[in-house]
Amino acid sequence: MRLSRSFIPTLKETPAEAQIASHRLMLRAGLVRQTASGIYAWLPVGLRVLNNIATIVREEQVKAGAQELLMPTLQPADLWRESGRYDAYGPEMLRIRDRHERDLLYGPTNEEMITDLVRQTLKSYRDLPQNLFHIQWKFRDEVRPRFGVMRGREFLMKDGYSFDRDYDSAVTTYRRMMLAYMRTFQRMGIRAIPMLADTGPIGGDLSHEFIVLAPTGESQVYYDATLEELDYLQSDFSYDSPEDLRAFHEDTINAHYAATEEKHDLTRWAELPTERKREGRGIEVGQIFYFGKKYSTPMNLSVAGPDSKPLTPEMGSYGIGVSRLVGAAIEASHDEAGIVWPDAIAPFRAAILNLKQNDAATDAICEQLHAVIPDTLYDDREDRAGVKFADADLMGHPWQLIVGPRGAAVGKVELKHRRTGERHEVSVQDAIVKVKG
Ligand code: 5CA
Repeated sequence: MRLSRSFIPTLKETPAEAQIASHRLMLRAGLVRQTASGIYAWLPVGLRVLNNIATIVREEQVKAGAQELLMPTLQPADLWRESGRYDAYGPEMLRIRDRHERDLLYGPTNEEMITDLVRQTLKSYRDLPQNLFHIQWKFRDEVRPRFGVMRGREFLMKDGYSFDRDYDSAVTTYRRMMLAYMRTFQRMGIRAIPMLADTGPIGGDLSHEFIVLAPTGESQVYYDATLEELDYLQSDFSYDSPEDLRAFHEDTINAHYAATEEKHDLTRWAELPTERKREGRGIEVGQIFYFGKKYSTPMNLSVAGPDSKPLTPEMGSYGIGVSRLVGAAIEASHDEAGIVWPDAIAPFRAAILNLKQNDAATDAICEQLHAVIPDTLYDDREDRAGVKFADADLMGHPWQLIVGPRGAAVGKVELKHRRTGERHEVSVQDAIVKVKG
């Protein structure tokens, strides 16, 4: 993409309304613009990051055996009357009436709708288990939308829902999703710690939150440092083995202390050696729930069991804050100059900085780099070098390819690594190899 022709409205000034780094940087780097309180338009660069995150989430869900579908944002109120949540949900729910005076709502979550879809279709216990997810916009009329996309009113969520024939199978599914989540966050280059959690308005018996550490996080968290060091992508826990999944959950995750403030256990905390104690603020980027028959019973979801008696499936739900993750990733990875994107979710792999527009050799090398390296942003504006350096640092591309007339004359460019700040003069060919990875 050529910067001179793209819609990337960067700001030099710090926007007054932004209280935290990620919100400031998302506005300054031209990722989003607010259109109403807690509602944002995703501009081209922001959308690239959002899509990168959604793609990783989707791929890891599919690897874990979940199937993607897409449910609507608007839902009939009657479904929520069946579960009893229409009145219970309160003013956070955006209620709408159509021209026929029918009550609708903009979905804050989809337990009711998926239960309705499944009850129309599943007949027998042989149709179980099912694990279905979508990536869809949600609306929650938060009292205090704040911190940009971190606590929005409209936000993008991956929400998944599982249906199993009995408790053991449901717990295995829950564990499979937990492992898929750890792999998902690790692939994004984001360290998230799983913590035992309260279930809140979703309800149920068992729940974990996934927390990214950042000083501006909304909750206080306590955990064992071992949880920072585990590698889930290299581990060979199999999604098909209930025993592997048990070992992952019980011996790997639960064996190490981790809790949010509400669940903090001072006795267990005291037993942890001081050098392994970690505490701080955290951002919740995902939450998973096992809630048994909380929705299947009131909504009359039942299938024929092995003994031909009706069987009520056991359910769980699994959420990831896709749009919140954009903010959380920046909160966890930025410096004075701007964003420092993890490679896997960066909007562009590299920026190409042309330091002397209209110098034939410089232009030629820039064009070549732009043509052969996928996902580069070519800064071809008629601006001073200083402006280009500052914008590239602000936007946080993992690499910068800096091309000036002196180097270009001998086929060399400068390669800067954003995270370490290291700069090296290299040949065009070496730069291509390095950046392509
Ligand atoms: N039905 C369940 C799981 S599918 C559910 O709704 N869970 S949740 O309430 O925990 O939401 C899932 C994730 O969405 C949260 O972990 C959080 O990362 C994200 N999220 C929740 N509220 C907001 C919000 N107001 N703005 C941005 N992201 C949010």
